[in-house]
Parts: sequence; C-alpha cells; structure tokens
Amino acid sequence: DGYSVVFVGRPNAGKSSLVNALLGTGRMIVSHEPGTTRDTVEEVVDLGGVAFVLTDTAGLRRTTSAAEREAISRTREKAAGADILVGVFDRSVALSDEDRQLLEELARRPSLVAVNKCDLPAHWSAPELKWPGAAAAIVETSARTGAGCDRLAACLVELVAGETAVQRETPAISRVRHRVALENATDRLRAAIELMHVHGDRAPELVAVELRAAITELAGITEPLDNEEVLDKIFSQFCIGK
Ligand SMILES: Nc1nc2c(ncn2[C@@H]2O[C@H](COP(=O)(O)OP(=O)(O)OP(=O)(O)O)[C@@H](O)[C@H]2O)c(=O)[nH]1
Ligand SMILES: [Mg+2]
Repeated sequence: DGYSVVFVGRPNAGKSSLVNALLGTGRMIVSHEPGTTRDTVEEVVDLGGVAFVLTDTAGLRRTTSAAEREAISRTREKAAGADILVGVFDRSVALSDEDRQLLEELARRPSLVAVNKCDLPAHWSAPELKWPGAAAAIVETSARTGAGCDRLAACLVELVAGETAVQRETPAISRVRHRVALENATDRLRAAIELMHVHGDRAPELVAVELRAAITELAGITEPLDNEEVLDKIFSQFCIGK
C-alpha cells in the first residue's frame, strides 16, 4: 500500500515533528522530553502522487526503562523491514556515538539523512557526518519552520522513481491514482465475467459496456488510448456483437 518509510534517530531529534510536517498534521505527539514516542505509529501519505507509509518510531538510546527498551526493539524491527530509512539528526546538539552508528547502518540501506533543527544555531555541519552514501541524500530541514521539508519529500519520491533504487518483492503500484484505476478496472472485469455467467452469449452489449469502462480506467494509467480502436481490436478477435 505504498513504500514504507521509517524515521529513525536519537530521542528528541525531531522525528515525530518531521513526520507531522510531511503529513501536514499534528498526528504524532511532539514534546521537548526525549523519549516521547513510545510506539511506532504509521500514516499513509501521498507525496507527489506516490503513496508512502510513514512510520514514526521511538528514539534510539541506551536506557534502563523496560518500556522504552521494548519500544526501541520495535523501532529496530520496523527499520529492518522498511523500504527506505530516514535518519533524523539534530544539528543543534553535538553528534554522538549513537549518531555515528546509525549513519553506518543507513549507508547500507536505501536511505535519506535529515539534518534537522536547521533553524537553530549549528553545532556541526553536514560534511562532518562523513556520509558514505550519495551526497544528494542529505537534506537540511526544520520541522519548526518547514524549511527543507518539501525537498525531503521530493527526495523520497526521487528515491523510488528509479525502480532499481529500492528492491521490492512485488511490483509496487505506487501512484494512488494508478491503484484506484486498477481497482476500478478489476471491478469492471469482474462485472463483465458475472454478466457472461448469467446471460451466456445473449447480452454482449452489456458485457461490452463493462469492458469499455475497464479500458477507460486502464487508459488513464498509460497514455491516452483511442477507445474505439482498442474496442475494434477486441471485438474483431472475440466476435462480440456479431
Ligand atoms: N527549533 C526546532 N525545534 C524542533 C525541530 N524539530 C523538532 N523540534 C523540537 O524538538 C523537540 C523534540 O521533537 P520530537 O519531534 O518530539 O522529537 P522525536 O525525535 O520524535 O523524539 P522522541 O519521540 O523522544 O524520540 C520538540 O520540542 C520539538 O518541538 C526543528 O526543526 N527546530
Ligand atoms: Mg517522537
């Protein structure tokens, strides 16, 4: 149902705030206390016509709290299954060992780096990340002002645009519009089959109406098709209506 994008990073880096910025909502709970998010939360969003499932997660850190440890293990589980990871780093505080560890992990996966809180005075700059991945994968953001959030969305879309960038087991029907069109076309084809079961070959015009509708749906996905031409072809082969 869309590419899964999992936001990971240290507590307080701004993961929930960034997810909210991309969703355009206040869905995720945000607070100044590190360890605010205790459960993974998923939301579907359409970015530039592509469906993504954004997952907000509990911040990664060493902790003595059993509940937080459980939350962190869920974060790791989610991250392992993600199509794309977005590592969120707080530029207004010093980089930590956890940050560097996360960077190494990100480099092995399809991922983006969000250098967040860029509205605040900087403690370090992007080159200090020594990011081993592609340079284009670093985006400076401010979840507070919204700066860079459009670019983060555009980078996500770009990452999935090349099918080779992200490996999936099943072909992804990522454009929401395409998925709806395919579902509609499927419904119409089912209706056509049902009509043939009920009426045999006595009501070809009813079947044709459903087929025409299915073609119109599919034509919306590819370049505009000449329906008459397609119908002529189909009818010449199946002798419907003759
Ligand atoms: N100035 C500034 N503050 C931000 C920005 N992004 C987040 N914050 C603030 O940083 C604090 C933490 O934000 P959260 O989004 O809750 O951080 P988180 O990474 O989800 O934290 P955990 O859920 O604890 O892991 C909140 O007080 C936010 O308002 C930003 O870009 N600029
Ligand atoms: Mg959070």
